Amino acid sequence: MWARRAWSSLAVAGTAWGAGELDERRHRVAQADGAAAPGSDARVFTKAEVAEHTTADKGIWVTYKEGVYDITSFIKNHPGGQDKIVLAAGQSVEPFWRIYQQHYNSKLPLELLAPLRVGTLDPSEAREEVDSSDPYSTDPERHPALTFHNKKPCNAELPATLQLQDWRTPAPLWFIRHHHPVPDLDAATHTLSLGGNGVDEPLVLDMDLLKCLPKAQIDATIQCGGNRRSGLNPFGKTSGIAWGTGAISNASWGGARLSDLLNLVGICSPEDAEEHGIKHVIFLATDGLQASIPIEKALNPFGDVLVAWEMNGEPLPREHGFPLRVVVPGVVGVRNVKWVNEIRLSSEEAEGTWQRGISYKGFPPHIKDFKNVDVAAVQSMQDLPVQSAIASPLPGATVLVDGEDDIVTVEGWAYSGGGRGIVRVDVSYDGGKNWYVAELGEGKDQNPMRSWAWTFWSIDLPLPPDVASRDSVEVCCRATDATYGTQPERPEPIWNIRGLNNVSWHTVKLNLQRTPEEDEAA
Ligand code: HEM
Ligand SMILES: Nc1nc2c(c(=O)[nH]1)N[C@H]1C(S)=C(S)[C@@H](COP(=O)(O)O)O[C@H]1N2
Ligand SMILES: [Mo]
Repeated sequence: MWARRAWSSLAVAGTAWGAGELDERRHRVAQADGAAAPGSDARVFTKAEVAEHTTADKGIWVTYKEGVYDITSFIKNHPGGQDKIVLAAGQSVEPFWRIYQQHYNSKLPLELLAPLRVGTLDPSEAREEVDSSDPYSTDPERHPALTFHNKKPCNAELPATLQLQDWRTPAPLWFIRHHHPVPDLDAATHTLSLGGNGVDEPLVLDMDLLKCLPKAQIDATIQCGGNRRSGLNPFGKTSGIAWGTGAISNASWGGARLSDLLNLVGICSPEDAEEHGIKHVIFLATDGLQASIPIEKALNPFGDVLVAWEMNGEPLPREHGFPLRVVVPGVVGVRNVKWVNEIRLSSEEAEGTWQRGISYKGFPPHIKDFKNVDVAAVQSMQDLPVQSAIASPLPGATVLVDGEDDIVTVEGWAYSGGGRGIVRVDVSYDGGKNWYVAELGEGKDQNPMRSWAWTFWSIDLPLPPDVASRDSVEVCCRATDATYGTQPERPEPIWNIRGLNNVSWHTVKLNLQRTPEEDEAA
């Protein structure tokens, strides 16, 4: 299956896992009868002590229930891949296993763990005190696999290791981009008010009424405008979170079409909009954020803008807007307003920094501060440009080579705004002198005019002939979308002070290592 290929690149050192090896281990474990080594649960550790064990030299430890395990020797044999299992280093495997339930479908994972037990978690450890005066004290618990940039407000990305695991990102792993504490709203009392130009009396809908509208189901990726910002920082400091490639995720969304809602209040056509001077649709949220989109996108039934109450078939989680968020497919993250309680039709864009201010505007590279800059004259971001990234191998991974027909399996995702489908992804090992065309995977069959979700890709990339005499290689990718527009090569020429839209070729440096002779003989 496509999504499972991430660990199968046998060229990457250490991830090789033969079926025979697994059987042998099963056998050995059966002999040990799943029992822990004698006395191995007698030592007691605090969570903080376990958390220090995240490197091979100290030993990589995890916990399961009250047990503490040293998994250092098992890591390279993990059927789900080395990169994934180390995400749990120093902490409990349970949040990971709740997502990857394979671990509960057989006894094998626990049987493998049993002989690795080194102790027991300290049962007397006090639970962390909750400071109820902290406005963030009611934020939801978050999955430890996320890469956290901040906790208050929470900003966290989907790590590259997990980007390709599921085409529809599981909700607990979805990237998080908040500007405030997470509202705690009650679906039973929550309402959405629809008013502004052309509407005499605002229409107020509760959740039950909203759900009477025809329900649409749309696969849509959301990407923050700052995704890959960290790639611009070497060329000048930018302001904002230094995102890697993970300020992006994909889900299936269920909800009412915004165009249907507009029709309800009598705005059905371009003429209606013009008559009432409606140019923008503003979304306001209970946390104080507001943003707007042009009426052209909002009214277009093919634009698929949703007022959504479902994510991957479940009610929205609090983190992602419960009970109601706007999903504006193809458009920069910030317009996808969570916890929305008001929609306002207007001749003007939304007020505030996220729309009219500097937050999501692209300035030319020579602008290094905002003195003498006419911010209002610069257009705010809407549709996103074409983007792609390599998710596997990770930067710095080691590839075994022997100089004869060496390949490395490279996998990633590509996405473009405006519903533009991905027509091609090219991958190169020499900075673009030679390109190889990747195979498109999940997402490739979307309507090319309404491709709201990302497309996965994969390639067995040949390595250059001189690979055996080098110690590294840089692999890069670029995607082409339905306009035949493609990504720029370098980040410098598109550097901008807010660090937005870094869509330069994504490059990953890999280390090369000669295959040891004895391995070749085996
Ligand atoms: C530390 C203890 C762990 C043990 C002993 C363990 C063991 C295993 C075993 C035995 C399988 C094969 C399951 C089967 O299909 O029968 C498996 C698969 C898998 N594991 Fe783990 N695992 C551990 C931790 C993790 C963690 C922390 C992750 C985090 C993401 C993870 C992700 C996966 C995935 C995605 C697969 C499925 C691979 C595929 O089918 O393509 N595992 N693991
Ligand atoms: N109400 C509200 N909506 C919001 C935000 C916010 O802070 N508050 N953040 C925005 C930004 S900048 C992005 S990138 C996306 C992130 O959505 P996610 O947290 O569900 O990934 O939500 C947007 N909608
Ligand atoms: Mo964002």
